[in-house]
Amino acid sequence: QNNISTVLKNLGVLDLNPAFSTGSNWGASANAKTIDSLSPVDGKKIASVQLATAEDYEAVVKKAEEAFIFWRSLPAPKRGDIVRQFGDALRLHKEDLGTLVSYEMGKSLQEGFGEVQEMIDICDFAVGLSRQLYGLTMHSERPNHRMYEQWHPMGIVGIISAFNFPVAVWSWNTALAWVCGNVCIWKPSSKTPLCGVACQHIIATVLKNNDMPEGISNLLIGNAVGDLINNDKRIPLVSFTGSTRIGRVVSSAVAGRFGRSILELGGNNAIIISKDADIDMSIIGAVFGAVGTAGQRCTSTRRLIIHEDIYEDFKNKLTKAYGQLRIGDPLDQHNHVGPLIDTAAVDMYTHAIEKGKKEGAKFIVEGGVLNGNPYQSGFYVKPCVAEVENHYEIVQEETFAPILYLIKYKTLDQAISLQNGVPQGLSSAIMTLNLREAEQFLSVAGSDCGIANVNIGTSGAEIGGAFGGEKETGGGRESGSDAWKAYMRRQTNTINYSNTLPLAQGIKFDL
Ligand code: UN1
Repeated sequence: QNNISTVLKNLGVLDLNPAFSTGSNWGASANAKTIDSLSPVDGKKIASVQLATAEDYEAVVKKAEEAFIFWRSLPAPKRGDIVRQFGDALRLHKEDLGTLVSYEMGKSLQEGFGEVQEMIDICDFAVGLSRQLYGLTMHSERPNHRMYEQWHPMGIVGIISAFNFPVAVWSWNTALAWVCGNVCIWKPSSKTPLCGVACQHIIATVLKNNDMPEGISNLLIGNAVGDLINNDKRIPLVSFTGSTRIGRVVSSAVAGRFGRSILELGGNNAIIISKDADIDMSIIGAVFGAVGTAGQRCTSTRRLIIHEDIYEDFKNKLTKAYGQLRIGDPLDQHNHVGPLIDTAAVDMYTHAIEKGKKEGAKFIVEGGVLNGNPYQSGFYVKPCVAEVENHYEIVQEETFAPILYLIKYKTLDQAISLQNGVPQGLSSAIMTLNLREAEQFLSVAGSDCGIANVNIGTSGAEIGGAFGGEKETGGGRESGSDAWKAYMRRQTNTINYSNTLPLAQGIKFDL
């Protein structure tokens, strides 16, 4: 507890109780409503935060519009330099910010630090990118003509992020959006608002030290802000991370006004365990994937599709590994599994287990909600494992909790069709030392997911690759590779430096 108050103090979070921030300017209406941020670790209130009103929102958008006029004209490598300084500031704050993530969200301290490391990594990536926002040149079919394309920023990018990665997801979006010349408005999850306040405070200091105007990085607290962003024509791009259910609402609202969206929605990720797998490695990959972050990553492993020849043996080893899991305070580095985020998450976990049992799921590691010391918050649950069939309704859904389903297979074709046989398409993996199997899994006839791994689990993606998935996962890509293009508009330019005006396709038009 003492440690946490120091962390909050170091991050300057307690001095700020705002509903919005445009940078150094933090504010709230006199009659602002408040919400409490509770730690799932011990159920205690960390602090209250005020909720932004429609007027606050208007004021923020105005500032962002003004800032864009300035920011878009600053050379991209200069924008990159600001992002470099942001990465340096994050290095200094890694321990405090990682600890706050762990305490406010409930993930392990190691994972909290890992999340801040992802922020630092994406800053480094974005700095390099700031000198590489390349367009192509093309050969014109007309003489003495030049054709090329260039990429321009879009304007204000709205970022709506989820509780499970309360700081990293924002940075994947914002670091790229900034070097591309956009300004950002961030609505963090109302379950982890203090992480939002802490991050905004860090970037605000960097911007101030560089005499940058208000409005380049903006924060707005509260769920009401989501609708305002989604329906606002002044926001050409909305990046949303969250459930498929809400993603559908966001996507149709934004599409209805011909805005663009980047959607990172639910996953239902499976690992195929071949009879040619390295079993020890597979156990670690599967267990970390299923119970890491208490099963609350979009990339969490939800299904294991196991070859019949090794099924019983694998099941026994898995059960043994589950028996060794230590559940408890995620700030204590001896524990493997922390709490779920809140009561609603615990209810969904319990409901999924009940529904699974009704459908025929056979639990080989039983679940249950933990109580008593040290589980007083009521948010700690037992990671569990059930034998199921892929078509069960509950198996087709994403339950954001540590419930792992086992499914048996005979042939690789069958395993791949089980793996693909869900509505979601985020992450997938095969554990095999057999080259033919690995290549088939990665081929056009293999996994239909945005992420497909060999001898690595489904979670823990690096920032260098494009992150996202297909089908009900929403199709968006963030982070590495050429994901930056989604934050820019492409313009094709043709320049005629001849003395005549030849038309394309050889069309004759004489006056
Ligand atoms: C998410 O769960 O929203 O691959 C993102 C991973 C992380 C990102 C997960 N790098 O598990």
